[in-house]
Amino acid sequence: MLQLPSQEVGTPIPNNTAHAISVTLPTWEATVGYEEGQEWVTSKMNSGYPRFFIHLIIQDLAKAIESKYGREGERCMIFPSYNTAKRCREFIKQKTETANILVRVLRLRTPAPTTDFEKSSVIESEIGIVLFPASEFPLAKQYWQHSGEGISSRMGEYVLKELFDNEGKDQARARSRNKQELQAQSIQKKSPSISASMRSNSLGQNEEAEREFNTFIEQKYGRVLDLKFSKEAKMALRRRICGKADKSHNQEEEMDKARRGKFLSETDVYLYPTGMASIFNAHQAVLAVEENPKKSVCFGFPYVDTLNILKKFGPGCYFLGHGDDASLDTLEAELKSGETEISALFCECPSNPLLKTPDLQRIKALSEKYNFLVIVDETVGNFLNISVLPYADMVVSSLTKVFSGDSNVMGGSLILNPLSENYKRLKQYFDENYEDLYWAEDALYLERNSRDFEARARIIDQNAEEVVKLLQDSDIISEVFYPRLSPSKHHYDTVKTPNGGYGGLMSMLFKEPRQAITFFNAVNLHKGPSLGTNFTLACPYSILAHYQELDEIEKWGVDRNLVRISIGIEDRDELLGVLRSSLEVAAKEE
Ligand SMILES: *C1O[C@H](CO)[C@@H](O)[C@H](O)[C@H]1NC(C)=O
Ligand SMILES: *[C@@H]1O[C@H](CO)[C@@H](O)[C@H](O)[C@H]1NC(C)=O
Ligand SMILES: *[C@@H]1O[C@H](CO)[C@@H](O)[C@H](O)[C@H]1NC(C)=O
Repeated sequence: MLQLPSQEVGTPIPNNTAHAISVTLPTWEATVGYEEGQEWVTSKMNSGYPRFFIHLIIQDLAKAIESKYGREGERCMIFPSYNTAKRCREFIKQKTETANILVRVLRLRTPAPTTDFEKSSVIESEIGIVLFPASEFPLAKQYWQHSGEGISSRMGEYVLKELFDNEGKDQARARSRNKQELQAQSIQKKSPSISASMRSNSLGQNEEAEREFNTFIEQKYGRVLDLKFSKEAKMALRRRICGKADKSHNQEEEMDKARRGKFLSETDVYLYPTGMASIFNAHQAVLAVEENPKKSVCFGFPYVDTLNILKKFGPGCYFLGHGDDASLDTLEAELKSGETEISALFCECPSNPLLKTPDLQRIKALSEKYNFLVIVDETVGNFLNISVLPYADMVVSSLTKVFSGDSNVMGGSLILNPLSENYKRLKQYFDENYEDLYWAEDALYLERNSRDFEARARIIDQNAEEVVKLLQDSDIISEVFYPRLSPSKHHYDTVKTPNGGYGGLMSMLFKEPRQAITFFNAVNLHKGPSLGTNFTLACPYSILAHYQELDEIEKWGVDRNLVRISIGIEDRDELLGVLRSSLEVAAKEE
């Protein structure tokens, strides 16, 4: 195991990481307790997935701002720009049931560096703050969660230190000291542990690459991250995303990349602070480029906030939750009859948590015939294993997942397809409206984390195949959801890269619900939200993501007792051993 999994409610995953993005919910009961707001769970939650749990540092910053700038009874929500804050204000005003509420937007700016020396640690930055009556907090929080546009915890920490040096100094300094120590530790640990783990998977790493990697870390980061390299880091990220950077040692992979790279340029890759923000902004783009925006289609059962975005912003959506060929027949018939007109279709490839792949070829053909945009979220497939760009106008991805792998930074990307018929108007929209709001330090982290992502993705795919076999052989499991096992496998294979695999995400159902609970409680893995981490991460997905609508989701084939596992890069035999022994425990449960 990379790090011994904590079985303690509320432990950050990874442990002792100031900006961890997952948090331990070690049992079925704790997950239910979290969803129901039971005190024994919530009292221990000092961190969580950033779009759901506002980081304590950001909470501190909000309090400092409220007491300095707020009026009686006001609370605030903090965004990385004036425009994002204005969007939040608009959302509150649109959705509130309170008449005549006053929602204010405030801009604050941190000082610019004054000396060359300061350039490595000081960065002029602006935040946009929405101030509203405390009663509207739930709406502001909804915007925060759905749009993914809130400030990151690292940005919050920086702004707190810069703007409230007196008030927040001791806290911020202590945290930043602590953080520097942690950074130093994790930098020291990182390369030995990855190479050790790869060796144990008998995939010797290219020594050259490893040396480069180490040199980069030393030169560019030293003990503290050097903010002035963030521009380069962002460029490196965008190049990596379109397959241009990082020479690999495999010829076939090089050809894959060349194929992708031939028509894709890094200028068509846009970075966002979170994966959700890239979906949200794709949707904003649709609404802006369409003269007369019509509803969208949400094709297939998607991640919860994708549906929220489509429902709550703009003219709404048609939800085709099965996302299969029959759903496409229905859609086609309605489009053909002229009864339905749509502006866009959003889908995941493959979908979470059922790992179904839509027929992108047919969707593309329909989009050309009936004039709508296609937006594909390929987070789960990840662009190494699948290549969906030819079928989409925009491809969005959460870089927080496999691309990062470390569970300590958020990020998202949006790619425009330069060969699409809609490219010109989309490009113009992004030229005029795109704001780079990806926080410098987050970019540095993500750049560092993602250097070895190809190697990690490869190990994950192979580990996942073995786990799938183990689960299929188990007498107590009734169904395993995995792209290769899905009835939609042929659609996946259409978009699979020549050398690609089926990814690391899978879900399963037990014959008896009781067995799912026993298995989950017994299994000695990291347990909490998120996926794509370099350590295996499990959760009772329906409970965690859909507790308020368990009956509703069953209509779309998502069972309430579903267990989802995202496979990591651990030693394969160890991982299989952990799973096997908990399956045995669950099998004894009759
Ligand atoms: C996708 O995953 C497989 C492992 O199953 C790996 O061999 C392959 O290199 C990956 N694809 C690319 C294009 O890197
Ligand atoms: C996590 O960190 C805390 C505080 O350092 C420590 O007490 C605990 O044992 C750690 N848990 C694991 C599983 O490493
Ligand atoms: C995996 O992620 C954990 C948590 O961030 C980190 O401590 C560890 O070094 C990473 N391991 C590898 C092999 O990259």
